[in-house]
Amino acid sequence: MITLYTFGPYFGLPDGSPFVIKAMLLLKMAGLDYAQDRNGYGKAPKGKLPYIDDDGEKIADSTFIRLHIEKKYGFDYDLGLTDAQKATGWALEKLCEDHLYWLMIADRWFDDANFQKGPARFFDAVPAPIRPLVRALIRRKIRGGALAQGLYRHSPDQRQELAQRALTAAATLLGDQNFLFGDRPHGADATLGAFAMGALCPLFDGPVREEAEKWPNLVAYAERIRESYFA
Ligand SMILES: N[C@@H](CCC(=O)N[C@@H](CS)C(=O)NCC(=O)O)C(=O)O
Repeated sequence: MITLYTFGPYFGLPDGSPFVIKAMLLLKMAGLDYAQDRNGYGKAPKGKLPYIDDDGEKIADSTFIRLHIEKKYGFDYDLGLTDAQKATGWALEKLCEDHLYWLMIADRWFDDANFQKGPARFFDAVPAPIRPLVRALIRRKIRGGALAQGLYRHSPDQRQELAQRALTAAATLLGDQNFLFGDRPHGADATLGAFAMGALCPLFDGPVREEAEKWPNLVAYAERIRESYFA
């Protein structure tokens, strides 16, 4: 029995976190049934979501969830790919996770209007008297992370330029294919699919959505992933 620890559906997306959506896609691609639990954050082995509990074994981090599924269930997410395709897929995944993600964080968390209609909702269950304080503390923590990572030190124009480069790279690699490497999805599609859905979320204004929407193939791809796995 596999339990996936999630934040829950937010913003019209299957989950508030693209990493959790990636983990959902990985499980679905491998044909594995799983239950969802929204109460795991406080016990997360690495202090972040997603993680899974697979018959008592806890695996934290979306990439290690993938490696676990490959090892334990013998599912090959890269089946049929050349070494160059595998390398391209891995590089694109890390572009999404370690670069595009932080541009999305800047748009969602530090633009006041986006924050109010978006991440602020994460705290709706916190008792009202302490809700503003908890919200402000977590926002400050996320800001510290974004400054430490470095992308939030750039000006809005510079972040727009980086978003433009990142999404151009992703959309160009996708080209006119249904999925990254042809007609069927591979492991890297779990990541690009999750991040494309997040980047295009209509709730949030900002450079990431603006740049993503310039690419009809990426827009169609995000819709294809949503329809294939979350219809
Ligand atoms: N490398 C991790 C990243 C996961 C991650 O950054 N999760 C964020 C949500 S998008 C989180 O749980 N943040 C909570 C925190 O930092 O306290 C993965 O691939 O799973």
